[in-house]
Amino acid sequence: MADALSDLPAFPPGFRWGAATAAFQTEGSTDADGRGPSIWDTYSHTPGRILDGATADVAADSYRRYRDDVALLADLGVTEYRFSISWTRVQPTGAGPANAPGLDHYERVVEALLAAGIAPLPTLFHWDLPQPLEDGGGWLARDTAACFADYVALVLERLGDRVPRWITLNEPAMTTIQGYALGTQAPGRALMMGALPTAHHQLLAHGLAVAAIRAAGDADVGITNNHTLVVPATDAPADRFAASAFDVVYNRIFADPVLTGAYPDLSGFGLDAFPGLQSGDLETISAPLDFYGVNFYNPTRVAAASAGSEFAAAGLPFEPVDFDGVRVTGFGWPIVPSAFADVLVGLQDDYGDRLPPIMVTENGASFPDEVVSGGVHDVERIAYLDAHLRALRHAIEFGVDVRGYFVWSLIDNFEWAEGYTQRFGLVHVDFETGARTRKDSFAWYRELIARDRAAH
Ligand code: IFM
Repeated sequence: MADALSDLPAFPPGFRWGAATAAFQTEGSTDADGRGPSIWDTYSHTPGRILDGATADVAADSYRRYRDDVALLADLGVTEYRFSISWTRVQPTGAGPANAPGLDHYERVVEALLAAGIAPLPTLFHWDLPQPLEDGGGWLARDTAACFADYVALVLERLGDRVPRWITLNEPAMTTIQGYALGTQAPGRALMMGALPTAHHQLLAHGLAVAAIRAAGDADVGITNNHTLVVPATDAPADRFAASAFDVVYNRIFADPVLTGAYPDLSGFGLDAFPGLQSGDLETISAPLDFYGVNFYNPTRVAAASAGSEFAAAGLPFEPVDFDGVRVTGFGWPIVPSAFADVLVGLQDDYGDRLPPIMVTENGASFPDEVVSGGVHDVERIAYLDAHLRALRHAIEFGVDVRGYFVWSLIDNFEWAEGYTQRFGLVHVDFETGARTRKDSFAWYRELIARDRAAH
């Protein structure tokens, strides 16, 4: 293992090394200490929605085992831990005064991390919208953005003096596309282009949250967007047009307003203004950030929508298609590490001086890991991480200002609509017993971090 790492050049001094998780995917204890229901409780309890019929009622049991997770992080040697705060632990209905026991939990987590010398990096919204807010329109309703800012202020009031950096939203694109356009994730609405206001209201929520965080102190703040490299299926004009339209919907609708204060041109979709946009919103949304969070997993190959497809039926010009002859993860996602460097360099090219330093807030892969004789020999995950870190290193050499990297995920967890069928962790979790087993990738990442920190 040492030899395999020896030719990986050191990262810049002060580079932050981390691992990430999210509340709904790991915590369990869904009715503990006054927590209210979120859209993911509803969705996961709806028959037919989750591939293996599982719920996250127990998940990795991290609400009760958070000390075990902090001990794993300390052993791993990370400088930072990205986790998320569950809105319905803080406000069980999504509005009103704080639920003290919910905040007590996150205070214990923050204290345990700080005691271990690990900086907490909480995400304030990782998809688990309070169900009562969804009943009032969810992210289709402009008011949800103001509710989010109220919740953020409550969290900051309790934890703002000890948390150095905050992430407002995780991957708003997935909430809009999968949650409201396609219906393949909570809340399961299939509105296609009718989902667009949810993008704007999430971004408005982000901007209002930035203001609340700035008002509470001097912590750093950023947003996490997922980015994909969009590759046209062929050079044919229809495929190239489809790829550029997909790029708008997946990447640019969520990055441009934050980084440039304007939405991309949507005239190709028959729109001359973004649905829901009001005067002054873009100023709020584009408030300067301290870092820009990037999640990267894979590139996407896109063709013109084929006749009769659900995309064509919805009036969309594109349709994702498979890559030919490319290795895939357990999820079936194509493994193309160079696409990671291309995304990072592309962000710098596209946004220039308006792009704050990047933090890679998620990168990783699922594989069907099994415990064999007390160990998990996840060579494919090590190969994936190694190749993506080399690509990241190339992007840094190319001049992209990347300040940190977080593996998704610290531990195996509830992978949304896939239930427990996809394992992303550096640590295997037995979902019957909660037992944690370090995978070989854990030892590999630990060695990488130790070497890099020793190099400076
Ligand atoms: O598990 C998710 C995470 O919640 C958000 N980003 C992608 C991961 C893998 O699908």
